[in-house]
Order: sequence, then structure tokens, then C-alpha cells
Amino acid sequence: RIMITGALGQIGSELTEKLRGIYGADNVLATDIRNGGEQSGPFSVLDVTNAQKMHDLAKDFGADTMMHMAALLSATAEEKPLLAWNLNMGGLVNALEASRELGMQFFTPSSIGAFGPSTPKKNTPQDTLQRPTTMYGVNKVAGELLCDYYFQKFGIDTRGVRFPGLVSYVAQPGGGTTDYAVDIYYKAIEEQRYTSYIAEGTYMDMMYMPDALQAIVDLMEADPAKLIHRNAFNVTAMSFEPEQIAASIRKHIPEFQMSYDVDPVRQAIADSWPDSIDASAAKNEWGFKTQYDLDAMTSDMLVKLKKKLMHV
Ligand code: VAH
Repeated sequence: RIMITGALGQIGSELTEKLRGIYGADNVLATDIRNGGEQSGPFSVLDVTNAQKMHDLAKDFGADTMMHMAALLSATAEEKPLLAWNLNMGGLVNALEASRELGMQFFTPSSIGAFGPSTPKKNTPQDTLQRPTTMYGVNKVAGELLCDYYFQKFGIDTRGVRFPGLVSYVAQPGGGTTDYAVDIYYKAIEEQRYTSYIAEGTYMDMMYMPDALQAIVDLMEADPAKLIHRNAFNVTAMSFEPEQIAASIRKHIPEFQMSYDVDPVRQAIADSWPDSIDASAAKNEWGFKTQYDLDAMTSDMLVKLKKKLMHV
């Protein structure tokens, strides 16, 4: 039985549905700091900085797996660094402690944001220098080390992936640096043009949400004996810069116009991250693979968003 925090977030909302489809709706408890509206299964309000409530909810539900998805993303964390530290690290340690006390398997995502300007930028290795210059990155590196510690010290089966930017059409991301790659599809349909806050030529790793969700399931179901790494595996599907996603959109919307109004804060964050990362450890240790490249993602996003936006 699985408990998810941040279940109304960009990943959490779709992860909840995916896991309910696989393991049964009643076996997945979705939680989030705000109320969830209509739900396809059990839901409870939870502030992840409340350790006692986190523990009691997991115990009463009989959870054997904790998927900790609640966090502030990179741009928000840069605006409110102390809040980000308290929420991202406080929530994580509470989720790890609940997992230790209740013997739960544990998942939380790290990010390409766990790398910094002194990390090799191209084909970034699984094991390399990690000195991020953002609060979000500090949270992710500390989080990776803490999750490995709970595995080494307490034997908790902690597993994680370093996600690239995630593109999806269900729940919009909030406060991320890679969110431009989501916003662009909405604006392509609504206005046939987009003004990017990330500069032309800025490469970042990206992945379509269906591939991200499958990666979480595959990692959590992997044979632990085969895992050399745990927190956290590099995973990626593609690396592109804004002009390439615009060109992909123009294959469907020829009149699409792209312009730039660079946001220095989010540009600085993007510039401190890798251009492309190496996912061979994930491929070798648990068979990580992806189905969607840029053009496949674009055609699916535009079809699904048209349906979603027409019903608004
Ligand atoms: C962010 N979407 O932009 C998240 C993610 C790699 C990017 O960590 O902060």
C-alpha cells in the first residue's frame, strides 16, 4: 500500500493515477497540503513539515511504500531559500523517519539541479562533482546523501532518480526553471506564439511525463541486488534548446512565432545545470528506457492539450 506526498503537484497528480491503475485505487493514499477536490481514491490533507501527522497517516493506512513528491522547485526555492530549506529538507527527513519507523520502501526524486557549474556539462556522468549554486540544488544533493544514509545506516530501501525537466499536460508545474518547455505548448495552441524566458541556445535535459512515471515504477520494482547506485540515478530522454522545441511545434503549427525575454534568475539557474546527462547506470542497473523523443512528445502534447483547452 502506497502513500504519496505532493499528490496534487506536476508529478504527484499523474503518479497517483498511474499507481492506482497498477496497484488498485484503494491501495494508494494521496496527500497534499491543499485539498484535492474529486479524487479517484483515498486522499488526506498533509503538511509534510508535520512529522507526527505524516507518521500517523502512513501507520493508519498501513503503507509499505512512501513516495515523497512534495517540494518547492528551483525558481521558487531561489526566491525563498530559507522556506525551501525548511520545507524541502524538513519534509524529506520526516518522510525518511516515517519510512524508518514503519519499514517502508522509499522514493523521492532528485534532479539535474543537483549538479552545478563545476560539473562536466556534456554527457554528465552518474558519479561526478556536485557543487550546485542554487538552494534547490543544495536541497537535492543533501537529499541524495540523506537517502543513501538511511539505506546504509538503517537498511531502508531508498531509491531515487535525477529527473530532467518534465513536460506534461495534466497539472502545470509551479516555480521550475524548465517550465518554459510546458508553457510553450499551452501558448502555441492559445496564441500560436511564445515569449521564452530561457535564452536561445540553452540546452537542458527533458523527458515526457509518461516516461518519467514508468521510470519510477521500473526503479521501484527493480531487483535490489542489481542496484549499485540508489540516490539518485541520472535519467533523461532528450536534450534541447528553445529553438528546437519551436521547430518541433512548427511541424504542426507552421505559423508559430518564438520570441525571447530572458529572465536573469531562471537563466542563471539553467546555465548552472548540465547540457546533457549520461543515463547509462539506470539503463544497466534497472533497464531504464524511454518511448518519447521531442517530435513524439510534441505531437502527443498538442493533441492532448487541444482536448483539454477546448473543454475549458
Ligand atoms: C525545475 N522542473 O525546473 C524542475 C526540475 C530539472 C528541473 O528540477 O526546478
